[in-house]
Amino acid sequence: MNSKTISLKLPALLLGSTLLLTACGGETTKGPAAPVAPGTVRVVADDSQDFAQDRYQVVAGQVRIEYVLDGFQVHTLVVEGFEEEMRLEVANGETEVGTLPLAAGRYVLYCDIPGHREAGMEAQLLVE
Ligand SMILES: [Cu+2]
Repeated sequence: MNSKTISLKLPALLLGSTLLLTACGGETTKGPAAPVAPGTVRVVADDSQDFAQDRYQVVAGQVRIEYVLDGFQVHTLVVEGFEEEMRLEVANGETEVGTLPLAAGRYVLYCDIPGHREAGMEAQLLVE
């Protein structure tokens, strides 16, 4: 007759679980756009033929526009009424930057590729 006694010795591990709460003293900036320098507005587009936001805001003056494409299709960005002054064109994940002197007011950004503005590539730009 075989009698096996298996003895398992479990070392009593005292796991001191230390919960480290990091004091967060950072300031949370809530705004419509990703934090960029004043005077700069970052517009992100993708291949769903839409801008990431319907409204953008920037400080009046020499406005710097960063046009970021999160996609592959060719898209453009122009400001209504200023089509001759600035036209940004991106494809394949590119970023293009342009500047435009803008006084305070409301402007409209759009993509001038045929059909894109109608599909949703239009946004308001509030300059103040
Ligand atoms: Cu487009």
